[in-house]
Amino acid sequence: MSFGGKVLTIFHLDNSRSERIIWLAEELGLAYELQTFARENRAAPAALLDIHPIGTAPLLRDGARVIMESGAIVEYLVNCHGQGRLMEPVMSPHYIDYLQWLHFAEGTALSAMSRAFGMRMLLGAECPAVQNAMVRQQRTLQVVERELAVRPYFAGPRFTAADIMMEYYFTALERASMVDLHTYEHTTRWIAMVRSRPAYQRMMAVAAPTAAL
Ligand SMILES: N[C@@H](CCC(=O)N[C@@H](CS)C(=O)NCC(=O)O)C(=O)O
Repeated sequence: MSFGGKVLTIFHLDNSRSERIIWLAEELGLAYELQTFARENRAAPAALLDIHPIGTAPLLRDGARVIMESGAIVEYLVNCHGQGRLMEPVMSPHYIDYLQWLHFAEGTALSAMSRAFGMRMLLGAECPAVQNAMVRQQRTLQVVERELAVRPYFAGPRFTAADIMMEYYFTALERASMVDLHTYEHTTRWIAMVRSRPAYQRMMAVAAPTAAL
């Protein structure tokens, strides 16, 4: 498939953050080729190293360039292929929230969650260091809950790419059975709302996990 004379290829690893990129491409109605890789012993297969030496997913190929890092790929797609959709421009009153949550998703929320998950697997849930890490997760969830109590979406009144970035944090928490989200009323309302979007459903139709982490 081609877009603007170029071919977008999304390199997706089963049960991973690359779901974000497929979801965004579906939201924006972009034509793309999807290449899906199965995990090997939970990790990315060596074949991803042939696409980019980082060897992780997601990766996006646009013409001659391969881009790594999900947040960068999301910003690239909305800025260069989105024609102003699903983003807040610098002069928007919602720009700071958009920018903040777009980056918080990977920079703080998911990186801390991944560390906590790894520590729990190695040290067990009773270890004090693991419990400390879980307290930090609870703090993140409380901050998110407070934000979503006063606005429908992370950047304000409109669904944006910041919601796509943040959603995978909750997907990861749920798939790792890290927390029970049911006590977070506004957060669960938001989760249900964004996952009911047709583009999310289309993403799940092609990228639903085939194996547990
Ligand atoms: N911060 C990076 C994280 C990339 C990353 O670690 N991806 C995971 C998938 S969720 C991966 O490829 N894991 C397999 C591995 O590291 O072997 C991003 O957002 O793209």
